[in-house]
Amino acid sequence: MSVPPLHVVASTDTRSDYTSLEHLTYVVLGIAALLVVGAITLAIVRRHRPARPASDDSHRLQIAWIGLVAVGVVVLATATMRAEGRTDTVTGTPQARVEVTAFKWGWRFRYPGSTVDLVGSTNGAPTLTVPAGERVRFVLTSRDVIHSFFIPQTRFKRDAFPARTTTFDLVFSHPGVWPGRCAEYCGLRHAEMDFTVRAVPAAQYRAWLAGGGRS
Ligand SMILES: [Cu+2]
Repeated sequence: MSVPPLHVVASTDTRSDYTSLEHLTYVVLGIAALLVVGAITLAIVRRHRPARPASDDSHRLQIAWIGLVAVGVVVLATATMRAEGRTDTVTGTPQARVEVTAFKWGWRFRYPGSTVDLVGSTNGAPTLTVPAGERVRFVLTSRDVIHSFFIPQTRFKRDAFPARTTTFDLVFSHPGVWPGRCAEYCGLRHAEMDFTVRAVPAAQYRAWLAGGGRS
């Protein structure tokens, strides 16, 4: 089965957030690499010159190095926290809600306000059905150990902790079917702890929900 690329839109577009962060990291690393290689080259070129005692100039140079490193760290840390803040923002009223419970070794998807309650394990991977183009609020937890809810196509991953819930929003921009995985080693059958994500048009989703989750 060919899997079409999935674009997640609006404030939940985690891919564009992290792609721009990646590009910024390359710029900062590139500048750092140029400075280091430049300094090494200069030292090699000047290696036959007699050594000079430490002067005010060399102290100033050391302070400039430390300052540059600090600026790089602050720029990257700030950009990272901003990207995380955008991804983690849970705002507005979602059009759909799903409660996800991970367990050894499967998933339970409950749809509050309806009778739909789907459980699947390594004997038969469950399908997470969501409306395309709408905001879906997920409340994630675990029944036993730490698992991780991961949809590779969205580059979206959240750990599932026992006795704790994690809330996030996702918007699936168009209908499609994508694989989901557990991304946290959780025991012998971790590698088989899969699920399928199926995004359908909103009207079809409502009919599916009203019909008790039978597709
Ligand atoms: Cu797991």
